[in-house]
Amino acid sequence: MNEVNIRGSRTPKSSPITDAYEISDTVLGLGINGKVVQCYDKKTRHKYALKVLHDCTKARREVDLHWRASGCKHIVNIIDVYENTYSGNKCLLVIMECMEGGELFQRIQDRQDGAFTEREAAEIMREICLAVKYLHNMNIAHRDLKPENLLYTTPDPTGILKLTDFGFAKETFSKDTLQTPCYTPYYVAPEVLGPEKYDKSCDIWSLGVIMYILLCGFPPFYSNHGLAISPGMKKRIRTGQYDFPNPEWQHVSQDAKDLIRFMLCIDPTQRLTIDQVMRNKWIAQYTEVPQTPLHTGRMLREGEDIWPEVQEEMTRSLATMRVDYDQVHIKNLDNTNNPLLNKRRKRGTGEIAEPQPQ
Ligand code: I85
Repeated sequence: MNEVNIRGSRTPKSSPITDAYEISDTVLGLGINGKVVQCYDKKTRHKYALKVLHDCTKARREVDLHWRASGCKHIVNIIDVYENTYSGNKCLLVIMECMEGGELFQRIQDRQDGAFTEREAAEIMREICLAVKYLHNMNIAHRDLKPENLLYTTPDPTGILKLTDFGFAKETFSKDTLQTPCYTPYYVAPEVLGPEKYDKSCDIWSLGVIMYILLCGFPPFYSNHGLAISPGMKKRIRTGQYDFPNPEWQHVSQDAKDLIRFMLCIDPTQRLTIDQVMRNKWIAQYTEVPQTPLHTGRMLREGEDIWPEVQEEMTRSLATMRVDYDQVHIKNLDNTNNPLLNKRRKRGTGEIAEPQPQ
């Protein structure tokens, strides 16, 4: 068993991972910070997923936040973490439960047995919201909520949907911290309290985009000419210009459209919080949502060729959103990639550490 400290953080094992696990060559996916391969428990022969990370501050944060969030039913579970060195390279090795059901939208696209309905979409949204609520309650913002990070445990209908990849997750400012004796709340400036709201609201925006795609099979914002995020698309996102075109949206309930509007609200201070989303009747009473057949499966199949581009676009707009919200903070010298600073770092005064990859 791993030791758990007062903050719920655990320490990685330093024994060789290969004592307990057999690592295969099967690649399950590539994350920004590391690749994910299949592996097996040597004793039980049970299948797991292994994420290999270069050991640095950023990787430590990813593992720490993911580990702390592992208790949630809708978050991919961490089984074990190892710190091992391979030919001088320090690695963090994260053993996770193996999600064998693949990605959320692939599953909807592959469905043969009748159309996907609005009620099913509501049930899926509720599951994703449960993961986000768990995180936000712990003051963690995921900041990379996108279809590729939503995976099913098994391919059969009993499969559970879970969220993964904490590579961009961030501990948000908690108001509780300000109640500790080191701060006097009377004098605290609003921007000090601000960032918490923005980081979490970034997740709500993403939830709105995911809900929109679930209900029609295409995203609310996209470039007209594919590839890179276009000035036109940027403008549409900034001004919140999207619509609910027919025939795909014709029979979708007004409740669903209203909820999307409240989540895709351009002013982050006006956007719903996760608790408000959970209390919305389309989510809270998902079993009463109409069983309207949706165009999602067909649209996903028709758009199959451009789906990788849609995913790239979502990745890019998430990156923009994180940068925008991070600008609220004062830049930390350790993390800047200023060419002049890098020169001084290279000269090796030893006073300024190399920046961590962002
Ligand atoms: N299982 N974003 C896209 C995958 N089990 N996947 C991604 N970041 C991660 C891959 C690229 C997510 O942190 C990712 C991460 C973790 C996983 C992950 C964790 C646990 C899986 C990047 C599978 C899978 C899918 C279908 C079949 C099978 C496995 O990806 C299997 F071979 F088991 F049948």
